[in-house]
Amino acid sequence: MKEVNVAVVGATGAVGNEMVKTLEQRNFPVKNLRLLASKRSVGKKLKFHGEEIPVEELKEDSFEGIEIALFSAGASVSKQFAPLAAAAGAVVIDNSSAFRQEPDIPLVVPEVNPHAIAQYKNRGIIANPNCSTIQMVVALKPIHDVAKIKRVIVATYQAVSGTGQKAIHELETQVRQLFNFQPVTPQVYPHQIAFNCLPHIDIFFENGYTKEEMKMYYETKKIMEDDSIVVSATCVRVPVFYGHSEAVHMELEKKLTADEVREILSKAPGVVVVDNPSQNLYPLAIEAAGKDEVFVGRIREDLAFENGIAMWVVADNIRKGAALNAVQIAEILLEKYL
Ligand code: NAP
Ligand code: 12T
Repeated sequence: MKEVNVAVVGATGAVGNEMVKTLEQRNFPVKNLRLLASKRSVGKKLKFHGEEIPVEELKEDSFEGIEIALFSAGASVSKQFAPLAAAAGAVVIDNSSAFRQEPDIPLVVPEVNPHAIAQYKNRGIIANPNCSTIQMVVALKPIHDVAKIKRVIVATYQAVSGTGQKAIHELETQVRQLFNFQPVTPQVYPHQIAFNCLPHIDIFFENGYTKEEMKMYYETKKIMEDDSIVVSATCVRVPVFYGHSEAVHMELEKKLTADEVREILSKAPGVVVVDNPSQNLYPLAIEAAGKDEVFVGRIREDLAFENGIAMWVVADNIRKGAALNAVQIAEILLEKYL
């Protein structure tokens, strides 16, 4: 395959670092890799295929000669720099929430709507969805194709790595402090996260939902290309380092048995069914961490809905939820469009 110049913006972060590893592991055909972050990171180096690559400060002229730019440095950095990268001729794959709802910017999960990648031509930007939405739609789409999903009720159990390096450090620090009978002073989250559950991810909106919950509402409609699906989410931060878990309950237009859903999901791309309760087998965050697939178990007929299905969906939020999904988009872009 043709080799391309790639930039990673936010390369020193939890997601950016994983992007560099994913490009290496999947042997993405990189000609030159440019690592970009804030001024604070100048002097740092990251390893790529055995080579030490220096981190450079992100500037307006950072994108000369770049063909694909993977962004994960937050929405404000994306709003400022993604259009500049696109104007310099790069295709941007953006991990932030900055452009996800813009109608002319595709929002892509390769297992669900890979055809939408073609719309990169509109603005030179492709948006990567929110981590919680990605893993859910990978599991929902094959069911939707057969039995049409009308509504979804979901509760998430989200790892601290979704918030970035500082939050990973905060959970570690608080666990150590509590075991040493020291007081805990929350900094990243508004409350203690160690040994606790916080029903609060991202900011609150007027309607009482959080922004994270509303991302699941809007992004599911856009990726599944069906405006009729409604999602009511409660997003909860839990003291887990890597791996988001989700209790997903759905109402279908057509009845499916639990066995039929197991059969559909066992053939679905990117999905692994782990569902043998008698052997205590169901998906676990600590087992999904570091893996590429979305794991689904506890599949059963939901007693609270007519034509209802309930299930438990787990994935590595930094890999399939962010870095891997972005690199998969880059692979299709390169193979089919560049
Ligand atoms: P993180 O660990 O805090 O890393 C942030 C990265 O952004 C670091 O590399 C940081 O560089 C860089 N950065 C921050 N401000 C910058 C600036 N003004 N100019 C240049 N670089 C800057 O956070 P993370 O977890 O990797 O997340 C990064 C972003 O990715 C999030 O804000 C979010 O938009 C997105 N994200 C998306 C998902 C998803 O659901 N798909 C999941 C997680 C995150 P320094 O090290 O130099 O400070
Ligand atoms: N606040 O990409 O805190 O919109 O876990 C992803 C993860 C925003 C995003 C988190 C967040 C995003 C989080």
